[in-house]
Amino acid sequence: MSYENVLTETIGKVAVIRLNRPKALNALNDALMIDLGNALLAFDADENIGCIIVTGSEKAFAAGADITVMARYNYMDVLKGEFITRNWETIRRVRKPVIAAVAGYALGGGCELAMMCDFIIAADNAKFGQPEIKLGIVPGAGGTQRLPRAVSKAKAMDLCLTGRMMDAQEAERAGLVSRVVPADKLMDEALAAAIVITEMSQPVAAMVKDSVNRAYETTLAEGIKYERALFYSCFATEDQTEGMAAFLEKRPPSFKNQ
Ligand code: CO8
Repeated sequence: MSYENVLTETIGKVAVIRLNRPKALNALNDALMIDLGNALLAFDADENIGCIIVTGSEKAFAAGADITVMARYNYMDVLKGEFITRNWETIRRVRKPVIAAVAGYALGGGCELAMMCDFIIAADNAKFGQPEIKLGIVPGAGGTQRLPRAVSKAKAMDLCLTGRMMDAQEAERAGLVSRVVPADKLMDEALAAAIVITEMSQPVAAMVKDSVNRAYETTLAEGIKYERALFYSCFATEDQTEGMAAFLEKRPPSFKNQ
């Protein structure tokens, strides 16, 4: 399947989706978000794929929602048209692990999109920010909600109120990104992480993702109850039998995703 605004490829069991509006620094317009959503859902449904990487270019992961489009909107346009909200929700429906490989700018909706992925690997030239306030708007795709959960109230307030950018090192110290690597090694590192994930039991990887995400939606007691139920359910899988047998037999596991 080919798309106009994203490039897709598969490398073994890993799918790579590259945002591709280079002239606009991958500004996220409706057409791009529809393509991204369709590509994500297609790979999520493909049983040969175990992990998805979302990335951009060396200069920009995405410089935010498309300002040239938003500049034309009034209140009734965004209210009646649901703006672009529907397309931005799609990524949350993906059950497979999604890694954001971020080089260059991840600003506004670009930073929010990266935060919607399961974890972020950053190139050392990455820059993150929520500069919406400079445009006279608040973040609209979770910036004020996911950023404080990922970093801290102080850092999130600083970024959202001043609109300043944070470099990759600061983002790693703050906990927004899991690793920082030299820019020319970004895809190698993301791919290596993705391959490790594809070698796990895919249903169990989906459960891990679901359970970690639950931590942000519920109380500690409820989250632990939820995790316990998932933990018990693993013992109904062949992959649990295989994983533990492989450990005891001192060999690598061969998961069947059953
Ligand atoms: N939208 C549209 N076009 C953009 C955007 C954008 N967000 N960012 C860059 N571009 C375009 C520029 O207009 C320029 O186009 P042209 O060559 O035709 O003039 C081209 O990309 C290159 O950009 P620059 O010349 O500005 O490149 P620089 O290297 O000088 O600067 C920056 C790079 C710093 C990234 C700069 O382009 C910039 O500040 N961009 C805007 C960043 C921004 O404000 N982002 C937040 C947007 S608002 C948002 O994301 C809200 C999300 C709401 C989601 C709601 C969902 C429901």
